[in-house]
Amino acid sequence: MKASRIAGVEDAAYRIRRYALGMGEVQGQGYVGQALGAADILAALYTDQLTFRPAEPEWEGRDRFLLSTGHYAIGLYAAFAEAGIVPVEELETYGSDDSRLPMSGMSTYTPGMEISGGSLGHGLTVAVGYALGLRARGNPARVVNFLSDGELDEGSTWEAAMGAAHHRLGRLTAVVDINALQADGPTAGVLRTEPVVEKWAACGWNVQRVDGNDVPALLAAFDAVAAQAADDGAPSVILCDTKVGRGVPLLEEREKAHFMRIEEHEWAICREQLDEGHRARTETRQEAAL
Ligand SMILES: Cc1ncc(C[n+]2csc(CCOP(=O)(O)OP(=O)(O)O)c2C)c(N)n1
Ligand SMILES: [Mg+2]
Repeated sequence: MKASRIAGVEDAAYRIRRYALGMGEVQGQGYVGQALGAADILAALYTDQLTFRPAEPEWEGRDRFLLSTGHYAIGLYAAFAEAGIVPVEELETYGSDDSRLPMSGMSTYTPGMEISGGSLGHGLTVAVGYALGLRARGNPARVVNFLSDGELDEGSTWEAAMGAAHHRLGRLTAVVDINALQADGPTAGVLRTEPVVEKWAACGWNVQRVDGNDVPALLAAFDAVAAQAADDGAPSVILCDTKVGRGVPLLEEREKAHFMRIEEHEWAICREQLDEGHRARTETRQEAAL
């Protein structure tokens, strides 16, 4: 895999994290940890994998990306800004009255937002419908559903998983952010969903499990899925183990991480820590290139 490809996605992930911190600061609290944790996945999708036209979000040929975890919208808005779908300057309106960027993702408000999330466990069911509909119309676009480990608690997710395999929706991909966290605490304590690889495989899916904060590993997994995507085949799932707050050590260590309260003076520290990590990575890359 080309070093320039990896560097491009890693740099995009850095900017997505930077944008998310900016949006979080507007509100002083929120789902910043999830955006930081999922930034590498979103960067891989929006700068490397998905086909779309930034200025034409409803273009029929676009791949459909469905965010079922509405509260992750902060991360997706940052990815939209990186992809040129919404202007960077608009991000500061996040969560404000009359903004196109509400705290929970809503399709009627935001260009590029395919579905309204928030009521967890529905994304994959809608994605199955999208995939069936596209196939019926002979449209080869791919459907990608991003879901959380908390959504694996929902029966509807598993109904959809079985339905997708039954209907051989080979152009459907599920990307699960396994950050081991839910609103009520660690996933393992709320409802034990492991072993997840075996569960998805038993439902008839092609399964990969990767470090969701490792860009080369993510790209390799997405490439494998793209190579397999077929009109009439097994759907694919990429199970991504991620770290809440990734890239900002101060937030990685937070215990109450689902909805973080970040003090006024801490935002600058967050940015410094993120920038420091990015600087270090850039230097390592430059040394490797010498
Ligand atoms: C059907 C449904 N049940 C409960 C909730 C309340 N709720 C909002 S976020 C959340 C946590 C779900 O887990 P996950 O998405 O993994 O959370 P995170 O990793 O962001 O902490 C819950 C239970 C909801 N939005 N929808
Ligand atoms: Mg979670």
